[in-house]
Amino acid sequence: MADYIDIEQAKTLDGLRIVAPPGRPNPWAEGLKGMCHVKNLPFTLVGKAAGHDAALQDWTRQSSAPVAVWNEERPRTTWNEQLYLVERLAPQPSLVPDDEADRILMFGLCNELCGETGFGWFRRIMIVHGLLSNPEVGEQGKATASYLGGKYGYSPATAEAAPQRVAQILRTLSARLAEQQTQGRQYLIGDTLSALDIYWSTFAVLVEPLPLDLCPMDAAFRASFVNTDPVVAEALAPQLLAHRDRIYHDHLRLPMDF
Ligand SMILES: N[C@@H](CCC(=O)N[C@@H](CS)C(=O)NCC(=O)O)C(=O)O
Repeated sequence: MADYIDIEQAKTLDGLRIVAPPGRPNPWAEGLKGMCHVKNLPFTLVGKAAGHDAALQDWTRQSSAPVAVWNEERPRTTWNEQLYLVERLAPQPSLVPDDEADRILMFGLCNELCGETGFGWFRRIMIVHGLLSNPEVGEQGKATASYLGGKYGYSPATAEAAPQRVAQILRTLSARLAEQQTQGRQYLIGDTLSALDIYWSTFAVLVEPLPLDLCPMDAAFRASFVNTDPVVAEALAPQLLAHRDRIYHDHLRLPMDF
C-alpha cells in the first residue's frame, strides 16, 4: 500500500497534498494522482478515514475525497478545480487542449464521467443498490452502502434509472473513440493525451478493474465494482477497455498504488 500521512501532519506541511482513501482505487483520486504522475508533479498522500472523516470536514469544509491542497490556498475538492490546479503547478505536458472546440468537448465529456449525475455518480448508485439488495453482504458492507447512498443520491428510483444513464455515457465515449480511431488518432481528444483519457482510464475501475496484479484491490470490494448489469455490459465496448489498458501502460503508474 502507498504511504499516507494523517491530516494533522498534513496541515503542518507546504506543497501539494492529496487526500485519498488508503487501500481503495477511488477513481477521482486515481485520476488526480495520474495527472500528477504524467506531469512529474510531486505530492504527499494524506489518508482519508473510512466513512465520515470529521478531521477532513474540519480542514476542507466537506468530507469527500480526493482533495488537493496547495500551500495555504483553498482546498480543491472537485475534479475540474483539481485539473486547473495541476495545470497551473505543472503546465507541461498540458492535459487541457489548446483548441477551443476540443477544450469544450473535453470538459463536457470529463463532466459526464466525473461530475454529479455522471458515470461515477450513477455507477456508485448501482454499486450501493447491489450491496443493499444482496443478502450475502454483511452488516459492515450494508452500513457503508447506506452511508454512501445517503450522501450521494441513492433511491430505488435513481437505481432503476442508473444503468441506462451509465450505458449512454459509455456509448458516447465509445463513439468518440471510434471517430478518433477512424482518423488515425490514438487519444479521445486531438492528437495528444488529455485529462479525458486519464479520467476514462481511472473510472473504468467502476465496471472492470484491471487484473489483480495491476490493481491490488480487496476481493469483496473488487467484486462489488465489476459490472454485472446487462444494459451496461452491452454498452461497454472492448475498444474502450483496450484504450484504458493502453493509457495505463503508456502513461500511468502500474501496478496501481493506493
Ligand atoms: N468531489 C468530487 C467527487 C468525489 C467523490 O464523490 N468522492 C467519493 C467517492 S465514493 C468519496 O470520497 N466518498 C467517501 C466519503 O464521502 O466518505 C468531485 O466532484 O470532483
